[in-house]
Amino acid sequence: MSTTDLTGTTFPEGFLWGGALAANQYEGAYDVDGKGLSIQDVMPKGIVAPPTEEPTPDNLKLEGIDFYHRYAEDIALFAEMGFKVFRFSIGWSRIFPKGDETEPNEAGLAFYDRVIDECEKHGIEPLVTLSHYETPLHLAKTYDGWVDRRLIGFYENFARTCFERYGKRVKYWLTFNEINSVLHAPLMSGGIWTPLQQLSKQDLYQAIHHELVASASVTRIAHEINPDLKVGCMVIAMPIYPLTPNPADVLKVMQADHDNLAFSDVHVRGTYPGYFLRKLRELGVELDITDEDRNTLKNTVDFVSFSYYVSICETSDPTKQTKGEGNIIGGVPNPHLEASEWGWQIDPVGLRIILNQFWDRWQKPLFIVENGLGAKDELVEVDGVKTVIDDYRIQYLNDHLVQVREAIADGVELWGYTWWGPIDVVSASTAQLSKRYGFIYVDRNDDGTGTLERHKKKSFDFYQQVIATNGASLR
Ligand code: BGP
Repeated sequence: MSTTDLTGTTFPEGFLWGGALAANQYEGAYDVDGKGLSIQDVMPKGIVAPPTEEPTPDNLKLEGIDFYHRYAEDIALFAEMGFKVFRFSIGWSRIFPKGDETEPNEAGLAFYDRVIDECEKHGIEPLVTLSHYETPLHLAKTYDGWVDRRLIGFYENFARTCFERYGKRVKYWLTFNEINSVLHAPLMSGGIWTPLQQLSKQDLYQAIHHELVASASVTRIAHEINPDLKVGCMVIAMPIYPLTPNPADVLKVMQADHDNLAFSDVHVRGTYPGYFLRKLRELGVELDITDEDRNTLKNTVDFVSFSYYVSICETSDPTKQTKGEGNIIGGVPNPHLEASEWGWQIDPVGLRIILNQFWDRWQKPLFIVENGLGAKDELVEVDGVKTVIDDYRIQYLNDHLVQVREAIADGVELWGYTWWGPIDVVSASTAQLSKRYGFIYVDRNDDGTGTLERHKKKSFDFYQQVIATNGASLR
């Protein structure tokens, strides 16, 4: 592999450096100020365990890190790191506690006013995800989530409420977090209460269609309310490599890529690609698509955003089709890569590859809205100050950003980079706090004990320096 020496090269002027979080993983206060339950409140073990019906004192999900009450302190720390952008989600059930009401909950709306006030105070641009794995529980249980067409209307109402309330102060919006994950995690991603094993392909793909129509519809609504708003889709990005050069392996890669890319293809092109229609035919799925749906889908996005954690391999050899750990979509492990403590394989070059792939495919501005390393941290005292010497996280960040710089040199148009979990939060897949991503340590343990005090890790200074030099300090 040849790598141009770009040491000292800076990122484009105005590059949006920052961090990303999701309401259900850090806000806490799950039942405060009129908030209704979301599906997350009944998923106490994260994605890996079936839900319980209601949270009980014995089976309550580990609450976030009380951002709900400490937002000013936390945003001040982000500002100290130099954040230009802060990605967060709006808890749908804070605004519409059940999801199908017509009138919003004012106390919920007021909370995000306060969060945006703090961002403005520090000159930080908000980047808001409308739906980040937190469908109101009532919509999941009563309607089977996105399987039901009526969800489109409820979501439009929620989105319109947010655009009208915050649209003068929030320019960047994402419709659904990692929308392509619904194929693998229908409850978490699509609020679908029917367990995956019992869910028919017909219902799964109909739910996908409803989400895609809803996403396009609120893109139109956003632009009607304020033509300056920038609306993006958000997908799991994952380079897939053939395990061998066998054409059968390469074909497997193409088909797996299609599964992932169909979602952003529709968002960018405004119509279903032929390979997707073929897949539906082969599955025997006949989608209910109205003429109005087809028109709505033509409201395409302004940019494509994505999370990037892992790459995987594909093989046509049935004896090698093991499934390694990874971000929701696991795959055949790559013998050339090391993995994190949670088995997620680390591949900085894959980030350059995916940036090029996406840019070549759509020629739309890109935004990396998640990337990060979940690791076990040890709190130590240095000169009387509590900290974490997280050189492994610094290495990960540096190596990925070097590849981002390479991709920019390749000609990719990239608006920004938000590290996942700039402060330790509850993991989406395992509901642990000990899977830490943060530059800021939070004193909270998996059993809920801890003072919730915040401590800067070594990586805090590193990222601060990267931002201050607009990337020139990368090694
Ligand atoms: C993505 C989710 C995030 C986040 C991240 C890390 O899939 O969008 O919500 O949690 O993965 O995953 P985890 O928390 O499982 O380590």
